[in-house]
Amino acid sequence: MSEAEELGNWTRSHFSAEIPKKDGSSVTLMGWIRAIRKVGKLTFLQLADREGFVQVIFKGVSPQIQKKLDILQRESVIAVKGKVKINKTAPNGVEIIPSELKILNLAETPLPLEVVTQKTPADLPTRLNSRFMDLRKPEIAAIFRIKDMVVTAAREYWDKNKYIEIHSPKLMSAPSESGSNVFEVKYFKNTAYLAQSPQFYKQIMMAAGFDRVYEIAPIFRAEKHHTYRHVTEFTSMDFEISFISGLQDIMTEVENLIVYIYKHIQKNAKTELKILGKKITPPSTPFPRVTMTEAFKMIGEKFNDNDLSSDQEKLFSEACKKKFNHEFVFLTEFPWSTRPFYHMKKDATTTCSADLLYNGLEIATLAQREHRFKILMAQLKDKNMSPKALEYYLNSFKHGSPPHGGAGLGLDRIVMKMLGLENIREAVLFPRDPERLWP
Ligand code: AMO
Repeated sequence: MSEAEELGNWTRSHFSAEIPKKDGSSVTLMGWIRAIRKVGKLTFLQLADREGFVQVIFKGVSPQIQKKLDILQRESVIAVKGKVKINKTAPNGVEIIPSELKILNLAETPLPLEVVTQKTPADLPTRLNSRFMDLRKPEIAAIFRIKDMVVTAAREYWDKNKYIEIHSPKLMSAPSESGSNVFEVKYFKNTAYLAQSPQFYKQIMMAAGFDRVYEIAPIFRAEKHHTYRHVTEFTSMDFEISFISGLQDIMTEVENLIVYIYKHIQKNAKTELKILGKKITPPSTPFPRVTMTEAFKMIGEKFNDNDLSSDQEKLFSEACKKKFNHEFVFLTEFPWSTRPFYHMKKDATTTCSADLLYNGLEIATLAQREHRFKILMAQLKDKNMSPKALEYYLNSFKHGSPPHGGAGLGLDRIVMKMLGLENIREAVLFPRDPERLWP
């Protein structure tokens, strides 16, 4: 007997969660055997698919089916034809009395990872090594179904607000954010750099007259730190808009986007949130705004034109929780010394830029950009950067770049914080970090 039968003309009639609640209905189901239990002449199979699972009860079967049952292993892939039997105590209120069984692929034993979470769960590296098995767990799959909904919501928001989606190059002739943290790749006889941000291109699109653009794409950072919030490849949700009066317009846009995403998840991810035991409530607007000077005052320290260290960030987020009782806070008026050359300056030492913190973690950077060529060149010089490699970008400011600004939001960090996950790797399908380039 074959251990991998062909599907032939069988087609799936339902996912487990959609099985009609009517005695005697005929169904064809396909999925993985999550559990096998034999009691006397009865064999109970738990058939799992993307939407849940259903119990299939074999009783008094033909010798041919019995032979198949004898060799079945957990996590094998099967297809079953059978009839629905109502049983109020069963999951979904139904059981399946099968008439035909196909083994589509027999799973090897032992399994590299248990799908049903054990008393002592496997550690994250073990889980990531066998991510395909890990992702069969409903509570892990739920994270990525919610991530999908976050992206759907963002796209919907941007589409409704007349943004145009762009796809900017990820292979670059010069680093896109800063010289550090950049991956070099061999590019024929030259060196290319992996994009650290779509920054320059989204700004060029403003000079191109596209007015409002967004991009959802992977970006790469050669981050050496092994932390709970850094990976070397992540998904950035970027947008850029023209004809803004100031940073305020960008902050409002970010708030509207976040609230839209939250409402969408609250409405559409009920099943997933239940699996994860999470509740979410759309945040109220406006989000609190705190200048860097105020932030240092709130933690009782002196502001010396420096960024908050990660310890200070923690203290600040505690202080914010007490003061505002809000999950989000905009940290504004970053010092020029800590920001890139393209941020517009508010005065000699301060920029028109902000970070958005979500329960203490930076999830977005926002800024009004310097769109006046001469000032931009002076700022570049001030940062000791050479205009040569950035000529393609700088040229776009010479011939009509409108006042503009935008933001970059870290999708993986948003999902991590929204679901209260402890490590960003939990929110990335196949995370990349200094020690992990596999699977
Ligand atoms: P920034 O460098 O702050 O800004 O990045 C934007 C957002 O990306 C996320 N992020 C990361 N997520 C996971 N792993 C990392 N190593 C990592 N690094 C950054 C954070 C961060 O807020 N060009 C600007 C954006 C702009 O001004 O429009 C930029 O890239 O959530």
